Amino acid sequence: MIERTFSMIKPDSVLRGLAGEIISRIERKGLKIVGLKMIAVSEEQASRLYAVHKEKPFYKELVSFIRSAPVIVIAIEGESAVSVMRRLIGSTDSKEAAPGTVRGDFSCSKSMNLIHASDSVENAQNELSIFFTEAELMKYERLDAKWVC
Ligand code: 3AN
Repeated sequence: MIERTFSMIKPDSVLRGLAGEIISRIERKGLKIVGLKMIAVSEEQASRLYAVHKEKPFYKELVSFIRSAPVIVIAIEGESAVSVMRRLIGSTDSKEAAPGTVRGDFSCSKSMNLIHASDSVENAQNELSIFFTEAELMKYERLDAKWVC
């Protein structure tokens, strides 16, 4: 089924110059980027994105990290886009993330783990609405669509 998901290239990726590499992996996989922008995350956006972690001991650190430098937010569409993106980014703890995944290839950290991607269709919808208006999501077809999925 064609799904929409949300991803965020976090400050560590931007500061390390890894954004292009990561975006390229998303494109090469055959997923369609339908929205993309560099932003400074507001306090309100951070608290909505990380609402489920509010009681966790690492919450404050999480919010200050995500607001410490620009991020790139991405809206992605494709066949099973939610699970495909989760596999492409790898496990939360980058030390455990499989080689070949973004986290497995470029990080060893649990908190500075380069990229976020929604873990369900429902969360994807909610997270997309925090960072994009419907008008910002583009409609087009990739020319290679029928060859990659
Ligand atoms: P994921 O990003 O893989 O969906 P979540 O949603 O469990 O992982 O966690 C959100 C973010 O919180 C993670 N990307 C990571 O940066 C941070 N995080 C999760 N668990 C920890 C932890 N035990 N210590 C520090 N940061 C954590």
